[in-house]
Amino acid sequence: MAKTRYSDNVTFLLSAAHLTHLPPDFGNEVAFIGRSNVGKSSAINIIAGIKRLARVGKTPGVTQLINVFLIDKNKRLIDLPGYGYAKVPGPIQENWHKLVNGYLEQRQSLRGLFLLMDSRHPLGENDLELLNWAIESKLPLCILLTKADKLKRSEANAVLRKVQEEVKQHSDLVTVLLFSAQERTGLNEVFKQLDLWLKI
Ligand SMILES: Nc1nc2c(ncn2[C@@H]2O[C@H](COP(=O)(O)OP(=O)(O)O)[C@@H](O)[C@H]2O)c(=O)[nH]1
Ligand SMILES: [Mg+2]
Repeated sequence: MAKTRYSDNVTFLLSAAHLTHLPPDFGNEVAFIGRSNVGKSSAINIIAGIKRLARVGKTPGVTQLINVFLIDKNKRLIDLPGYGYAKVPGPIQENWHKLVNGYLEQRQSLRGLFLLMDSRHPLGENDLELLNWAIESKLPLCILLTKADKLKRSEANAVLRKVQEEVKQHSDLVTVLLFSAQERTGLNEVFKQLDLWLKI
């Protein structure tokens, strides 16, 4: 895999099933969230320039874990468990809410959130819920419209404009990018955002 400016710096630290298993809450961290299969692990791998750092395409739903990756001892990337998977039974969804809401509401070192939406069907119910929560909480947010390689350029640009329109009143907090892990679309903008949030 091609080198990136985060290459050789990102390592897997741990998977947490409970908030108490997270590393101490200091320094800066950035979290990735979105529905299962949206491309979160692929995004983290391409950022890190490591092919199999985060596991791609693993059967989602059963174990809900927060995966923590270290950039250095004060800077972390957080892979939050995916939401909205129809096959997941009720108690697991409840557990997801408890874990993810707890993380989002309590984590002092959280500087920004990448909200991933499939560019072919963005702005689902859970996406909007998270978007509104982040805006109300004044947490900076960058929406990644993933798998943009699957759309024609004109279609991708239309989706970008539609999502930008949705958040235009919150341009101080929210940015929107077309993203493809496959074609590295949007990767430089993601690095700029990460550098700002992590203070690199
Ligand atoms: N075409 C295309 N497929 C992608 C892209 N990113 C991820 N995928 C595929 O989408 C599926 C789910 O990706 P994964 O990263 O595991 O999603 P996660 O569940 O959100 O972590 C896998 O089959 C990936 O190969 C992309 O940019 N383009
Ligand atoms: Mg994943």
